[in-house]
Amino acid sequence: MSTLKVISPNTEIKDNFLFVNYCHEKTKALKNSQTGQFEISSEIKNYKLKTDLKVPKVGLMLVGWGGNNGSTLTASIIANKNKLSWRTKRGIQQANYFGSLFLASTTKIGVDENGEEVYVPLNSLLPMVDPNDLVIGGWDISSLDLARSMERAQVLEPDLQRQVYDEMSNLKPLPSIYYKDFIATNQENRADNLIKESEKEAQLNILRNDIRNFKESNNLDKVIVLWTANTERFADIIEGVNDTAENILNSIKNNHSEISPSSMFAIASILEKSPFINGSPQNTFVPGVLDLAYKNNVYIGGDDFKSGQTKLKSVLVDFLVNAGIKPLGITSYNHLGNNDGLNLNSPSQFRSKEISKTNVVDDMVNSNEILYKKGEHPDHVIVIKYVPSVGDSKRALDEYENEIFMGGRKTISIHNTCEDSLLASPLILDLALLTELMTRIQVKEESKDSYEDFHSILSILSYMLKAPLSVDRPVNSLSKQRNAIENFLKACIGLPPNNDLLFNKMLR
Ligand code: NAI
Ligand code: DG6
Repeated sequence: MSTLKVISPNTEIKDNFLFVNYCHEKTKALKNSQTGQFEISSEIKNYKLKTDLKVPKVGLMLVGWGGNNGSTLTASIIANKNKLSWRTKRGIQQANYFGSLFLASTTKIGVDENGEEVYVPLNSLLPMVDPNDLVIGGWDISSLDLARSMERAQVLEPDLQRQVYDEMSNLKPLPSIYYKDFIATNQENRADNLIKESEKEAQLNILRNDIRNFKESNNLDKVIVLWTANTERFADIIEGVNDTAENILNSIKNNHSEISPSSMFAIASILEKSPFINGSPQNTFVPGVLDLAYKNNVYIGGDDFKSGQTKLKSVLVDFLVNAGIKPLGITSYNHLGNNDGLNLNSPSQFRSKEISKTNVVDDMVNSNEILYKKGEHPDHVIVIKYVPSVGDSKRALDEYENEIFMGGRKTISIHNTCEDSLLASPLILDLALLTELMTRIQVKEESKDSYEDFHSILSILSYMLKAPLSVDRPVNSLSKQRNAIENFLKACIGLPPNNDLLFNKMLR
């Protein structure tokens, strides 16, 4: 039975579907060119939201399954499913899903009879897939089974590795596609598990077949495909090659060299009607892929997991700018020693990461014309160094140079040490769970006859992503991104959006 029962004339359950009336209020602020005044008005549109309450059986196929993220996530799900505990130098540790928005965070749903705030787990608003029920599979250019991949990753405690080893050793990544030119040359000796076909069209068919087989053989209702493979260089956008759905499909037929592996996976996934998420920074979603997703009505999301340093940045800069303090310079340095760091040691792969890490303060800077003139931007420098000895335990050092009252300066320095894959793995789950839920929700304008899906670009995934793919300007501020998720889920069950007015606390 669901934890919540919303008592409202605006909600109705019929045939296991939840129907809700949703009134969307937009405040318009139009500048009168003569007076210079903003004229503020309210625009109201009524919608109906429809949610399928039946939780399907879902498969998650990871591209780069044998990597640090892929192996850590897989072992962690096995550990959670079996309620494992293991010895560490700090004592006995139980499996958990800390770091997952849906599995380890809560939302306020109201107040009780004493006026005390009531919080519930975020995943209790609507029925969501239990991660322990996810069927995990995927591809890797490296042939190691998942047990040996986990060992290679050096992320999880040995006593935990020992307990999941046998189950993990039965899991073997499917052969993948490898185009040397897209990831660092230092990855070459890992590439021993490759699809034999050399023509892109044949490769695409194999990937599509892999998705279909995985779905059928595991008796799944849905499959989600997620790229957690190496960061690629950016692909060139070439007119006639990858600029439209038709052109990119033709380019695959013609074996064009500028179609990246990640775009190939995205296309295979879209053609199989499986949502595709990109967890790395490269431009997998070239215009042709965006067009293909839109035309096929398949959900896509990306780019690049927002796990640590950047997540903090999207909180800190939001705080500073909203406090009327002007960040003048942000210097973000990090070093790490895992395979991701090795790959990023190569300039064109680093460049992809640099772009996604740099753009994350744009919306906050653009929101305050008192602090920043149009076009003005803080200095923002990103440095990543590969230091093998620290392994997956990334060190991130950030310095924020800020201007305060009367020309004064405030310098904030942050040092963060953390296993990167333990931050990224719960994000992969959040991305998969929210994407799956979105496939069960439809919308219609009140006056229209039929329900339809949302835009194929899932901007609601922004919270988990550094460079969020968005229909228009992306939102980077972490609190806005979280609100978007909470408020949307609340709208789907007939609750009003979060309201932090604290009005009751102001009354006598
Ligand atoms: P990793 O290097 O350990 O794993 C990547 C895996 O992808 C490797 O096993 C590699 O063999 C495989 N691979 C490379 N090309 C492939 C292809 N064409 N097809 C199939 N497999 C392929 O890296 P890790 O740490 O797991 O990170 C994965 C990605 O996630 C990287 O691009 C990284 O930049 C990105 N990322 C990681 C974050 C984190 O906190 N760990 C945060 C943000 C992004
Ligand atoms: C070095 O920066 C490695 C990267 O893959 C990052 O660890 C990853 O992009 C996470 O970045 P952040 O900024 O969210 O911690």
